[in-house]
Amino acid sequence: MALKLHHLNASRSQRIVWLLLELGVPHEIIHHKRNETTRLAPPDLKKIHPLGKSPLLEDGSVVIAETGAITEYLLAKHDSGHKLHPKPDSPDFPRYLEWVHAAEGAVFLPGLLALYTGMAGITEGPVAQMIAGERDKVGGYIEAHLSKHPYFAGDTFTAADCLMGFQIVMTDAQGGLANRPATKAWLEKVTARPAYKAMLAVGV
Ligand SMILES: N[C@@H](CCC(=O)N[C@@H](CS)C(=O)NCC(=O)O)C(=O)O
Repeated sequence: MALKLHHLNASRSQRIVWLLLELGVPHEIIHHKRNETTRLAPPDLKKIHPLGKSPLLEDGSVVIAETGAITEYLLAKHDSGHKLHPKPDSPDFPRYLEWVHAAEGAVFLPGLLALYTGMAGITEGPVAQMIAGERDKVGGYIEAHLSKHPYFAGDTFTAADCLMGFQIVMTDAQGGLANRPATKAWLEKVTARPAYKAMLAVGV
């Protein structure tokens, strides 16, 4: 039975669509649409998983949430040749793991806080400054890393690049890569990949 990915429009779930296409694993995408006013997922997603968020992966009777967990699950089951993740004894493995999880942690959180505080009209003052400082720190760390390595895990493209892509695309759309040439060059390189372009055709 093919894997089923519950995908929400304009969401982080794009990362898993991209990863599935890079892996070449047969899958079905079930599209869900955000509420136009609240931007929340439709209530029927809660019938699949209590959190009602996307991405959600179904594999037969298994339902799994959380982008990092879905990524590790897919790679454990469908990347035995380690095309998209380094072997545990590779020197690239710790760095790979850090970026896979930073994508939803240290990298994503300041962007999300900026979105929420912006919606609440908090655009200046100590909280806004703290969030801007965190975003700048994270952006500087990414830039320094990509100045030394062609991809997040080192010399080759991995799932860590798929996971980091969403936040970097959003940062670029907000003009945040103006002084980040290495990050911009990485973005141009990975978004030229056929699987990324195929993701745009189905995953937006
Ligand atoms: N930590 C989760 C976050 C999932 C998440 O919050 N997804 C958003 C889409 S970007 C969502 O479903 N939002 C709609 C809602 O919360 O109703 C992950 O890594 O997958």
